[in-house]
Amino acid sequence: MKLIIAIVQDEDAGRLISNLMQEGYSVTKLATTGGFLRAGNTTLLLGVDDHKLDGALALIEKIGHSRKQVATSPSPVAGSTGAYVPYPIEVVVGGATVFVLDVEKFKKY
Ligand code: 2BA
Repeated sequence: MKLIIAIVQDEDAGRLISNLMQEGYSVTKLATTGGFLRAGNTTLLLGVDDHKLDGALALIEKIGHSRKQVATSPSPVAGSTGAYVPYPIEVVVGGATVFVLDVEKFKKY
C-alpha cells in the first residue's frame, strides 16, 4: 500500500476529489498554506493499493493545472532609503506536487 500526498491548487481540488471518488479512491482533504506564497492550497491524502497507484497519479496529473501567480515577495528588500519595499513577483505554481510513501501498516479501528 502507498500513501499519496498531493498538494494541488484550490481551484482544482473539488473536481479532482470528485473524479478520484468516482474511481473508488478514498480521499482526505486538508486546507493548507504554501510556505512561499503564503496562499491557500489543498493537500490530499490517499491511501491506495499498489495496483491502483498509477491510476490515481494519472488523474492527479490530468486535472491539476499549472498557473502563473503574481504575489508580493514575502522577503522584502531594503531600498536605498533603508525602507523595506515589497515587490511583485510572478511564479508558475505547478499543477500538483506529489509525494508517494510506502505504508508500513494500515488499520481502521
Ligand atoms: P508555495 O510554497 O506557496 O510555492 C508556490 C510556488 O512558488 C511554487 O510552485 C514555486 O513555483 C514557487 N516557489 C516556491 N518556493 C520558491 C523559492 N524559494 N524561490 C522561488 N520560487 C519559489 P510549486 O513548486 O508548484 O509548489 C506549489 C506548492 O506545493 C507550494 O506552495 C508548497 O505548498 C508545495 N510544495 C512544493 N514543493 C514542496 C516540497 N518540496 N515540500 C513540501 N511542499 C512543497
